[in-house]
Amino acid sequence: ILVTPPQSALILTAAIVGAETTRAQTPHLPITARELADEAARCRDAGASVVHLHVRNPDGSPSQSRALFAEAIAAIHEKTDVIVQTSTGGAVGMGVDERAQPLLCSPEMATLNCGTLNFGDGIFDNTRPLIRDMAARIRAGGSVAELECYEVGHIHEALSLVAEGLLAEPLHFQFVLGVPGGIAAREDVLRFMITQIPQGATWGVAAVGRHQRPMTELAMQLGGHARVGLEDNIYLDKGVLAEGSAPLVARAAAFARSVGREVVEPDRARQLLGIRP
Ligand code: KMH
Ligand code: ZN
Repeated sequence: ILVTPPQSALILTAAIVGAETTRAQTPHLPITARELADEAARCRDAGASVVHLHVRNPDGSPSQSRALFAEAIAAIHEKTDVIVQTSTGGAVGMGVDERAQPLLCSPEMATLNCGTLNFGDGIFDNTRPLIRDMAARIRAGGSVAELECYEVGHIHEALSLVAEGLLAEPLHFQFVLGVPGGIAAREDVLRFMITQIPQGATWGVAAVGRHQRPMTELAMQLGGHARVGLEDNIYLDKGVLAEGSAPLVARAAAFARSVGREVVEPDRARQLLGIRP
């Protein structure tokens, strides 16, 4: 069923905290800068070259505060050379100025969410003007964008941004599958999404909950990159909490190697993603 990977090098991203996962759901969620840095370092050791980063207030609630991001990024860089990719999605309901705050830290990478969708019971609002505004802010901060696509139309919107001169190639797509209200986490869906991106673009898969393992493993077999971690899924196996994101990264890395992929270090990932040192 599978395509021979055209490209052996594989980038594993660890989504270590997110905005929705709570300590009530799992005691293994990192919250403070020190916890985030420790977790980032563990994930790096397990094979991650990118950490997708959100931050939390001390009470655990989601935040996009520049100061909290600055503290977390500094703590992470003190411990490890992993690429930090800051969220510009934040949590459902946040406005653009709040969401854009981490860009003021000039992270190496940042997400660009490419369309609005129902996100669980809320609306993840990414109007076309907001997307263009955020793309400009990402550029101004000198960050490389990762294009978060929760629907096929979001891919087409990203291509419109390229046509408008608002996005520089090479493009890095993240297909986020299985969000309640978004596109389904299914093999036929992923195969179709891959056909929609231009030559030279890279792509990866993130998938929610029980879909994380099968869909990221499929992506790795199809030549894509993969994101795992507690932002998207808290379980290692049915009913067994993952003790942080690192065990999920370690399992993904082992799978990647088992299908002939080379799990890359951060500096190689920087080259592949067009991040200038
Ligand atoms: N928390 C979600 C509503 C991103 O990081 O850019 C959006 C999100 C996407 O997590
Ligand atoms: Zn996120």
